Amino acid sequence: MAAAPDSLLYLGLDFSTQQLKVVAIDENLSVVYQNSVQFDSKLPEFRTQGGVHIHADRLTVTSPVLMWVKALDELLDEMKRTGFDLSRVRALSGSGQQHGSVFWKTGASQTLKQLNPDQTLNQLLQDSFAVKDSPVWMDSSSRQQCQDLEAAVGGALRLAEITGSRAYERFTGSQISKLRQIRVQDFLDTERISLVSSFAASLFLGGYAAIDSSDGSGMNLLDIGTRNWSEICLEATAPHLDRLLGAPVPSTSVLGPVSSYFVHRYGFSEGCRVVAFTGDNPASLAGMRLHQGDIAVSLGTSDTVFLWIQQPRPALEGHVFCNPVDQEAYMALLCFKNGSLTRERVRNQSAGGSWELFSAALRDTPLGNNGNIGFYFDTMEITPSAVGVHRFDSNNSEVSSLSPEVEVRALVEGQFLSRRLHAERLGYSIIPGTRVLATGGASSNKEILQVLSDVFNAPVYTIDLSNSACLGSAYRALHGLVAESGVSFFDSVKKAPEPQLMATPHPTAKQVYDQMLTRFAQLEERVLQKTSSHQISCG
Ligand code: 5FX
Repeated sequence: MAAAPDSLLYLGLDFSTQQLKVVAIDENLSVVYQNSVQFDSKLPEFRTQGGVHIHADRLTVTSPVLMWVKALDELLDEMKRTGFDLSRVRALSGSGQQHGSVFWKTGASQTLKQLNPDQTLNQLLQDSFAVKDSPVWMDSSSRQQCQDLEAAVGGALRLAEITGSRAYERFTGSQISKLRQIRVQDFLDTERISLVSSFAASLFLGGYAAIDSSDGSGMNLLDIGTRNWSEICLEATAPHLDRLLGAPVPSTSVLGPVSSYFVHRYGFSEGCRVVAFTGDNPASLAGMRLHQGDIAVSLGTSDTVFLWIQQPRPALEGHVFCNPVDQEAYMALLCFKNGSLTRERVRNQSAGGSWELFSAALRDTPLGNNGNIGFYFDTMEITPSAVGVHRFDSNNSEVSSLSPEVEVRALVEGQFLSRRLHAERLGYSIIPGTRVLATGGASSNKEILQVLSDVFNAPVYTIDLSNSACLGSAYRALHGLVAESGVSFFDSVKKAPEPQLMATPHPTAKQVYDQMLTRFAQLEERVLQKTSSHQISCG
């Protein structure tokens, strides 16, 4: 893992929910150092579980802001102690769990400007936060504020058109509203509000870091068209909120040099630049080097889809964020709850619990499954909001069962048709050169990947995403230095390792699945109507 002794380095940090991670890359984009601080085990004094505190109401979820500060002390101390030469770091950037907020207390900006290198950040910033427990993305206690925000702007769809998402409880806007309403004095004592990402950048800068437009899109406060704050959303949230937030900046911005604290305490060079930090999902998009037209499908407990979008069409489902590596573009994020657990359940019931037999069923059944289509929502699905198992034959008649082999194909085709349908609804389109990047547990199954390739009529590649947010931050640090002179992100990271080709579409795939997608959309509408009438009749 050692870099050539004189090579310049780029650091990426990720302040995620459970740990703080760091990665260092050299000029060839090779990873030369990785480390992490697990919050629960390394900092037990904060008494977190999975990095958070779940409050008695089960809805409020927070993390101690000083835990993040202390984790940075520990990480940098260890890098220094073990001889990592921080003077070679030319630029650094980072990411944070999205939506979480940090409330800096009046006077904190003065403190940040004059940090004494003989003391730890944890010692120096003890009194710098108006709110010691930061709301994080797992919080769902702000339902009322979400309703108020949607009503103030003219409805959920209008809010999605402005900010890229309808109101979500974990998004920062409703969290700020809630704090202002129930902790009046703490709010009055607040001099600046940061996201987790811009808070972390502020530590390195020795002053308040701007919120970048990509992570800023996860607040329900940013107009994703103008990439500036939306007046109407700010007003509905708190008076003069723009003063507390500062102006948003493009995600590729160089914010300034590291503060003298880091030069004197850790030996960073005075020339080391801080590139705007962003959210973990945008940083992952950078780590995967997703291109225009690409789609990343993470096949895990729940399936997540990341998209590069040129012309977004925000909707009542999913999220559209400003793109972190290209100021003209967007990215979208969709979450599907019924992923691997449903695939395992059908494997157990229709393939004797064997992935071998599951794969054989996919090999032995034709593309399009002779017109049979299935929806498998074992638990209430997020995208779309429906529940239950619904099977249809080639005449669109609902049937109660399918043969085991047909069931397996109906499940896998149905899941991928759904991923494609909902991606297209947000403005995604398959274009020549589109790649599907698959990751997560099920991405090791070649037959599943073949169906994915056929449904999207695009080649499927696999990629290891375990460190993508951190790596993406290191790539963004490197790119930030040249972005202003017009060098694209992709030109600056072209030496990075390429994903591996796993499947190419069958020649008939386009014809089969373009037609099937239209039928799938109509049947999904029927399933939704059935689910909502069932919900009404269940009271
Ligand atoms: C995205 O909207 C989320 O809430 C999560 O993926 C967090 O970013 C996890 F850190």
